[in-house]
Amino acid sequence: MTLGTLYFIGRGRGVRDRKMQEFYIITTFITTIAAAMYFAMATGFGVTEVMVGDEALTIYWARYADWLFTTPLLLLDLSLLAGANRNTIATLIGLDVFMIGTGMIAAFASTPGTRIAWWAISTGALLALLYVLVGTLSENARSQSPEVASLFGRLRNLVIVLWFLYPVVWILGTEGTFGILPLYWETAAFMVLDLSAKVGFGVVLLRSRSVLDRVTTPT
Ligand code: RET
Repeated sequence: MTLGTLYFIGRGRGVRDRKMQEFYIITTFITTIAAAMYFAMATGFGVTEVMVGDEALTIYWARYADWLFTTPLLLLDLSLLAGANRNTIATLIGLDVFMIGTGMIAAFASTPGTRIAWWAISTGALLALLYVLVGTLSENARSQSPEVASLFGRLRNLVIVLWFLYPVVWILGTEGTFGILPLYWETAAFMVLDLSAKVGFGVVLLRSRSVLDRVTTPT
Protein backbone atom coordinates (compact mmCIF):
# COMPACT_ATOMS: atom_id res chain seq x y z
CA MET A 1 0.00 0.00 0.00
CA THR A 2 2.90 2.33 0.79
CA LEU A 3 4.55 1.54 -2.54
CA GLY A 4 1.21 2.24 -4.26
CA THR A 5 1.00 5.59 -2.43
CA LEU A 6 4.53 6.55 -3.48
CA TYR A 7 3.79 5.52 -7.07
CA PHE A 8 0.64 7.69 -7.21
CA ILE A 9 2.44 10.66 -5.60
CA GLY A 10 5.31 10.28 -8.09
CA ARG A 11 2.98 10.17 -11.09
CA GLY A 12 0.75 12.96 -9.81
CA ARG A 13 3.49 15.48 -9.10
CA GLY A 14 3.64 16.92 -12.59
CA VAL A 15 -0.13 17.07 -13.09
CA ARG A 16 -1.38 20.65 -13.46
CA ASP A 17 -4.91 20.06 -14.72
CA ARG A 18 -7.39 20.61 -11.82
CA LYS A 19 -9.79 17.87 -12.93
CA MET A 20 -7.00 15.35 -13.27
CA GLN A 21 -5.52 16.37 -9.92
CA GLU A 22 -8.81 15.32 -8.30
CA PHE A 23 -8.29 11.70 -9.37
CA TYR A 24 -4.70 11.73 -8.09
CA ILE A 25 -5.62 13.27 -4.75
CA ILE A 26 -8.50 10.84 -4.11
CA THR A 27 -6.54 7.76 -5.20
CA THR A 28 -3.47 8.70 -3.17
CA PHE A 29 -5.62 9.11 -0.03
CA ILE A 30 -7.08 5.63 -0.59
CA THR A 31 -3.73 3.84 -0.39
CA THR A 32 -2.40 6.17 2.34
CA ILE A 33 -5.35 5.33 4.63
CA ALA A 34 -4.96 1.63 3.87
CA ALA A 35 -1.21 1.69 4.57
CA ALA A 36 -1.86 3.35 7.95
CA MET A 37 -4.58 0.84 8.88
CA TYR A 38 -2.43 -2.14 7.83
CA PHE A 39 0.36 -0.74 10.01
CA ALA A 40 -2.17 -0.52 12.88
CA MET A 41 -3.16 -4.16 12.33
CA ALA A 42 0.44 -5.36 12.02
CA THR A 43 1.44 -3.69 15.29
CA GLY A 44 -1.53 -5.01 17.27
CA PHE A 45 -3.38 -1.70 17.67
CA GLY A 46 -6.09 -2.47 15.12
CA VAL A 47 -7.02 -5.83 16.68
CA THR A 48 -9.47 -6.78 19.41
CA GLU A 49 -11.37 -9.82 20.71
CA VAL A 50 -15.13 -10.31 20.62
CA MET A 51 -16.84 -13.01 22.69
CA VAL A 52 -19.37 -15.00 20.68
CA GLY A 53 -20.92 -17.48 23.11
CA ASP A 54 -17.88 -18.83 24.94
CA GLU A 55 -15.55 -18.44 21.98
CA ALA A 56 -13.18 -15.44 21.60
CA LEU A 57 -13.02 -14.19 18.00
CA THR A 58 -10.07 -12.11 16.78
CA ILE A 59 -11.50 -9.02 15.06
CA TYR A 60 -9.37 -6.67 13.00
CA TRP A 61 -11.46 -3.54 13.56
CA ALA A 62 -8.97 -1.38 11.61
CA ARG A 63 -10.25 -3.07 8.43
CA TYR A 64 -13.62 -1.41 8.92
CA ALA A 65 -12.03 1.96 9.74
CA ASP A 66 -10.07 1.63 6.48
CA TRP A 67 -13.13 0.62 4.40
CA LEU A 68 -15.33 3.32 5.96
CA PHE A 69 -13.15 5.98 4.33
CA THR A 70 -11.58 4.24 1.34
CA THR A 71 -14.71 2.73 -0.23
CA PRO A 72 -16.50 6.13 -0.50
CA LEU A 73 -13.30 7.53 -2.07
CA LEU A 74 -13.23 4.69 -4.62
CA LEU A 75 -16.86 5.42 -5.47
CA LEU A 76 -16.03 9.12 -5.78
CA ASP A 77 -13.31 8.28 -8.33
CA LEU A 78 -15.80 6.22 -10.35
CA SER A 79 -18.53 8.86 -10.04
CA LEU A 80 -16.26 11.67 -11.24
CA LEU A 81 -15.18 9.50 -14.16
CA ALA A 82 -18.80 8.83 -15.11
CA GLY A 83 -19.74 12.50 -14.67
CA ALA A 84 -22.43 11.66 -12.09
CA ASN A 85 -24.52 14.37 -10.45
CA ARG A 86 -24.55 15.09 -6.71
CA ASN A 87 -27.69 13.03 -5.99
CA THR A 88 -26.20 9.91 -7.56
CA ILE A 89 -22.91 10.40 -5.69
CA ALA A 90 -24.77 10.93 -2.39
CA THR A 91 -26.89 7.81 -2.95
CA LEU A 92 -23.85 5.66 -3.70
CA ILE A 93 -21.83 6.94 -0.75
CA GLY A 94 -24.85 6.71 1.58
CA LEU A 95 -25.39 3.06 0.64
CA ASP A 96 -21.68 2.41 1.01
CA VAL A 97 -21.38 3.91 4.51
CA PHE A 98 -24.52 1.99 5.52
CA MET A 99 -22.92 -1.21 4.16
CA ILE A 100 -19.65 -0.77 6.08
CA GLY A 101 -21.47 0.46 9.22
CA THR A 102 -23.77 -2.56 9.36
CA GLY A 103 -20.82 -4.82 8.46
CA MET A 104 -19.01 -3.42 11.48
CA ILE A 105 -22.01 -4.22 13.70
CA ALA A 106 -21.92 -7.76 12.23
CA ALA A 107 -18.28 -8.09 13.28
CA PHE A 108 -19.00 -7.01 16.87
CA ALA A 109 -22.34 -8.83 17.38
CA SER A 110 -22.18 -11.45 20.10
CA THR A 111 -24.38 -14.27 18.80
CA PRO A 112 -23.95 -16.22 15.51
CA GLY A 113 -27.57 -15.44 14.56
CA THR A 114 -27.28 -11.65 14.93
CA ARG A 115 -23.90 -11.66 13.17
CA ILE A 116 -25.43 -13.36 10.14
CA ALA A 117 -28.50 -11.07 10.22
CA TRP A 118 -26.28 -7.95 10.13
CA TRP A 119 -24.15 -9.54 7.41
CA ALA A 120 -27.34 -10.04 5.35
CA ILE A 121 -28.40 -6.39 5.90
CA SER A 122 -24.94 -5.20 4.84
CA THR A 123 -24.98 -7.49 1.78
CA GLY A 124 -28.40 -6.04 0.84
CA ALA A 125 -26.81 -2.57 0.81
CA LEU A 126 -23.97 -3.90 -1.38
CA LEU A 127 -26.49 -5.28 -3.88
CA ALA A 128 -28.34 -1.93 -3.97
CA LEU A 129 -25.02 -0.12 -4.46
CA LEU A 130 -24.01 -2.39 -7.35
CA TYR A 131 -27.46 -1.82 -8.86
CA VAL A 132 -26.85 1.96 -8.93
CA LEU A 133 -23.39 1.32 -10.38
CA VAL A 134 -24.77 -0.80 -13.20
CA GLY A 135 -27.81 1.44 -13.74
CA THR A 136 -27.55 5.21 -13.25
CA LEU A 137 -23.75 5.47 -13.13
CA SER A 138 -23.23 3.38 -16.27
CA GLU A 139 -25.88 5.46 -18.02
CA ASN A 140 -24.00 8.66 -17.02
CA ALA A 141 -20.73 7.18 -18.31
CA ARG A 142 -22.30 6.50 -21.70
CA SER A 143 -22.68 10.25 -22.24
CA GLN A 144 -18.89 10.66 -21.91
CA SER A 145 -16.46 10.10 -24.79
CA PRO A 146 -16.05 6.43 -25.92
CA GLU A 147 -12.57 6.27 -24.31
CA VAL A 148 -13.84 7.46 -20.92
CA ALA A 149 -16.90 5.19 -21.16
CA SER A 150 -14.66 2.21 -21.88
CA LEU A 151 -12.29 2.98 -18.98
CA PHE A 152 -15.33 3.38 -16.72
CA GLY A 153 -16.67 0.00 -17.89
CA ARG A 154 -13.38 -1.74 -17.09
CA LEU A 155 -13.18 -0.21 -13.58
CA ARG A 156 -16.86 -0.87 -12.87
CA ASN A 157 -16.46 -4.56 -13.76
CA LEU A 158 -13.37 -4.78 -11.54
CA VAL A 159 -15.38 -3.27 -8.66
CA ILE A 160 -18.35 -5.60 -9.19
CA VAL A 161 -16.20 -8.75 -9.08
CA LEU A 162 -13.88 -7.69 -6.23
CA TRP A 163 -16.45 -6.05 -3.94
CA PHE A 164 -18.74 -9.06 -4.26
CA LEU A 165 -15.97 -11.30 -2.86
CA TYR A 166 -15.66 -9.36 0.44
CA PRO A 167 -18.92 -10.64 2.00
CA VAL A 168 -18.07 -14.13 0.72
CA VAL A 169 -14.66 -14.14 2.45
CA TRP A 170 -16.27 -12.65 5.60
CA ILE A 171 -19.00 -15.28 5.91
CA LEU A 172 -16.65 -18.20 5.10
CA GLY A 173 -13.95 -16.82 7.40
CA THR A 174 -13.74 -16.61 11.17
CA GLU A 175 -16.24 -13.71 11.37
CA GLY A 176 -18.99 -15.90 9.90
CA THR A 177 -18.43 -18.39 12.76
CA PHE A 178 -18.88 -21.37 10.39
CA GLY A 179 -15.13 -21.98 10.59
CA ILE A 180 -14.71 -22.83 6.89
CA LEU A 181 -11.76 -20.50 6.19
CA PRO A 182 -9.08 -20.25 8.94
CA LEU A 183 -7.90 -16.77 10.04
CA TYR A 184 -4.61 -17.09 8.13
CA TRP A 185 -6.32 -17.67 4.76
CA GLU A 186 -9.02 -15.12 5.46
CA THR A 187 -6.35 -12.49 6.20
CA ALA A 188 -4.47 -13.42 3.01
CA ALA A 189 -7.68 -13.23 0.96
CA PHE A 190 -8.58 -9.77 2.31
CA MET A 191 -5.04 -8.59 1.62
CA VAL A 192 -5.16 -9.69 -2.04
CA LEU A 193 -8.64 -8.14 -2.41
CA ASP A 194 -7.56 -4.86 -0.79
CA LEU A 195 -4.42 -4.58 -2.93
CA SER A 196 -6.38 -5.25 -6.13
CA ALA A 197 -9.33 -3.01 -5.23
CA LYS A 198 -7.08 -0.10 -4.26
CA VAL A 199 -3.68 -0.24 -5.97
CA GLY A 200 -4.92 -2.27 -8.99
CA PHE A 201 -7.91 0.06 -9.40
CA GLY A 202 -5.70 3.16 -9.04
CA VAL A 203 -3.14 1.97 -11.58
CA VAL A 204 -5.84 1.21 -14.18
CA LEU A 205 -7.51 4.59 -13.51
CA LEU A 206 -4.42 6.77 -13.53
CA ARG A 207 -2.25 5.09 -16.13
CA SER A 208 -4.07 6.77 -19.00
CA ARG A 209 -3.78 10.56 -18.78
CA SER A 210 -5.08 11.06 -22.28
CA VAL A 211 -8.36 9.38 -21.29
CA LEU A 212 -8.74 11.33 -18.02
CA ASP A 213 -8.21 14.50 -20.04
CA ARG A 214 -11.52 13.89 -21.77
CA VAL A 215 -13.67 13.62 -18.62
CA THR A 216 -16.41 16.23 -18.55
CA THR A 217 -18.43 17.39 -15.52
CA PRO A 218 -22.26 17.26 -15.49
CA THR A 219 -24.13 20.31 -16.68
C1 RET B 1 -18.44 -6.84 4.87
C2 RET B 1 -19.17 -7.80 5.81
C3 RET B 1 -20.61 -7.69 5.83
C4 RET B 1 -21.21 -7.84 4.47
C5 RET B 1 -20.52 -7.02 3.43
C6 RET B 1 -19.22 -6.57 3.58
C7 RET B 1 -18.66 -5.81 2.46
C8 RET B 1 -17.50 -5.21 2.36
C9 RET B 1 -16.96 -4.60 1.19
C10 RET B 1 -15.75 -4.03 1.32
C11 RET B 1 -15.00 -3.43 0.30
C12 RET B 1 -13.79 -2.99 0.54
C13 RET B 1 -12.88 -2.43 -0.38
C14 RET B 1 -11.70 -2.07 0.14
C15 RET B 1 -10.56 -1.65 -0.55
O1 RET B 1 -10.42 -0.86 -1.34
C16 RET B 1 -18.20 -5.53 5.61
C17 RET B 1 -17.13 -7.53 4.58
C18 RET B 1 -21.31 -6.73 2.19
C19 RET B 1 -17.69 -4.59 -0.08
C20 RET B 1 -13.21 -2.29 -1.79
